[in-house]
Amino acid sequence: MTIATGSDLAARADRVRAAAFRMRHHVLDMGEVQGQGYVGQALGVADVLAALYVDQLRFRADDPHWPERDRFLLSTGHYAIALYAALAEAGTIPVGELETYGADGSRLPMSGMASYTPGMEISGGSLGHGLTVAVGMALGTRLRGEQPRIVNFLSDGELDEGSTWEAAMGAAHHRLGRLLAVVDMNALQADGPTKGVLGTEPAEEKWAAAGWFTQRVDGNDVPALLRAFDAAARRSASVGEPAVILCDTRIGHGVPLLEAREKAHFMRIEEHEWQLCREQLTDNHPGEQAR
Ligand SMILES: Cc1ncc(C[n+]2csc(CCOP(=O)(O)OP(=O)(O)O)c2C)c(N)n1
Ligand SMILES: [Mg+2]
Repeated sequence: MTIATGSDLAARADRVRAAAFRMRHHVLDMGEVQGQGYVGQALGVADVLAALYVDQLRFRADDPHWPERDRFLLSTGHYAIALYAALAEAGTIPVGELETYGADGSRLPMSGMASYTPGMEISGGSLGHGLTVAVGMALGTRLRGEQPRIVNFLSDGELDEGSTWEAAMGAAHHRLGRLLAVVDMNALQADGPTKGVLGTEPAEEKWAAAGWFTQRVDGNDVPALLRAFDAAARRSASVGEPAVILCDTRIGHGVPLLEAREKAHFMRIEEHEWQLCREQLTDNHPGEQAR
């Protein structure tokens, strides 16, 4: 990871954008295998995950258990498709394997499973557990004198869960300065818009009151994301405030056909629409190469 500004930041942002473009293509390819899925969220968070995997996290693509790796904990099991795209971009999963997504016997099940997939640190599915595991991992690695960063990716729906806030308070109490939470504030949940399910705003004030170094950014603005990650990394230390980045993302980002979908939590996409989605994505990113 590098910390820089100016033209260096522009070059880093270009790399991240190019990776996010390829990841969005991977998402469409995987989604097409099943004809449906959590495609909208994955397109929405591609910039966030690309920034992490291309620019921020320390890992070895060919050695997912490397002891010194940073830990990326996906607590939203249904976002697995987004992480598979990132792991393919990172080189941990072969791109050719993505076509097995969701098939019997595949290492890439539709909900994230740690025992199946290289690079998947925890199993998801039951929302609200990722941050609790992350707190335990941050405490455990600190006790062992290790220095990894522990990054928990969670959804705005997980802010409905009491366990998330217990973990948030515990992290501040134990001054887990190497812990970073990244929240996808896509304003959507399974039952509709977040504000109608359980209002979680003002989210920044809540995290700050719990004792976290809090930032909020447009999660589809790559330079803004990099600046926020850099600011969090600068403060990262064994003992100190945990950090959170609230990322406002847009469902379906990059594919206008899907950005306009009303039922966006689990999308059914018709056979003839997949190619149209790919074309729209490419039209929105002139100059980028899908592979
Ligand atoms: C503890 C728990 N309660 C309920 C569910 C059912 N569930 C699956 S996805 C989901 C929506 C959660 O919100 P979010 O992750 O923000 O949805 P998205 O942005 O993906 O639409 C719910 C309630 C679950 N998986 N776990
Ligand atoms: Mg959501």
